[in-house]
Amino acid sequence: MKPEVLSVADFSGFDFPLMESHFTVHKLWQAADPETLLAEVAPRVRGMQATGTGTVAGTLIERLPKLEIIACCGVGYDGIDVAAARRRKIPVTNTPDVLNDCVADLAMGLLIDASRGIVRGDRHVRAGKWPQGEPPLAARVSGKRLGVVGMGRIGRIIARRASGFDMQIAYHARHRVADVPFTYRAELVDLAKDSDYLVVVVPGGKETRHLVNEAVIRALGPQGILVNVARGTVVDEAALVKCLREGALGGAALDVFDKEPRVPEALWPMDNVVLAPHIGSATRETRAAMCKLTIDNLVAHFSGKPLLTPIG
Ligand code: 8YV
Repeated sequence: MKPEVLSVADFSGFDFPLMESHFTVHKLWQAADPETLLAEVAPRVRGMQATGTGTVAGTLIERLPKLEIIACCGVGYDGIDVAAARRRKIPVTNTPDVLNDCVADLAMGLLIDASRGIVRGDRHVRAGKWPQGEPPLAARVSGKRLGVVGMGRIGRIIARRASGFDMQIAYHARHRVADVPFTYRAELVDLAKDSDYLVVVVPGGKETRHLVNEAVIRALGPQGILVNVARGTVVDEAALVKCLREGALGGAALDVFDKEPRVPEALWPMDNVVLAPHIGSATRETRAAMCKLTIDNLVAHFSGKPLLTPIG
């Protein structure tokens, strides 16, 4: 008998055939009536598969008396009620490291795009405007000052990528990081003041909610560019819109938003803003690696082996 696993969310590239080769999978996100499905399977469900952007409420965990493990297919698990899982001693796993390179690549791509106007230029060409004139001048990237908000696994790789562009790199984190050569700023607002680009790459959740507030955005200034590849909740989105409208911030490149998949419509017409639909990990290679690690964690649990990547 295969263990029964509840899948609470789907995303492009999730390898359900692989998961179904090990488990009986109940797809809550596909059910016409999720309540009916839950009522039927809840007493038997032993595992759960979630995603980085989905929500796992404590009330759902409570409804699954036999739940033994929650495997999150994503490095971020801020949508999961980890406290509720801990109360039941249910381990939670995530997918660190396998997505570092792709998220860092996207951060650099967004930074360059917001600065050099690649997508803006593309719109110019497609609208047939080139014969009437060139788009406005852009800003140089190489040699500029980069502020990284969060010097964790992905932050380090972004800094390494940026070193290749001869950028001067500083960072803000809760604590100084011992083994990186970059300048540490204990106050985020000071980092913003001294940066041309601020790249946000801290975990989401209550602790970092609106860490990038209006004062930080204003400190980045009218020539500054904000790049967010972390979570929409980390940036005060209303303040961001306000500062962009006023010209108090030079531009923004955003892969994440407060209420995905909804993106504030005020941002849509802004030519100095690049908008991406949360694609940091969305490559075939990375999504395959994330799925494999998620499933490997579930398989390890149900064969009595140590979990590969339990959260701390
Ligand atoms: C999502 C992410 O997991 O890893 C994370 O934390 O935000 C993404 O990789 C993915 O988009 C599916 O929700």
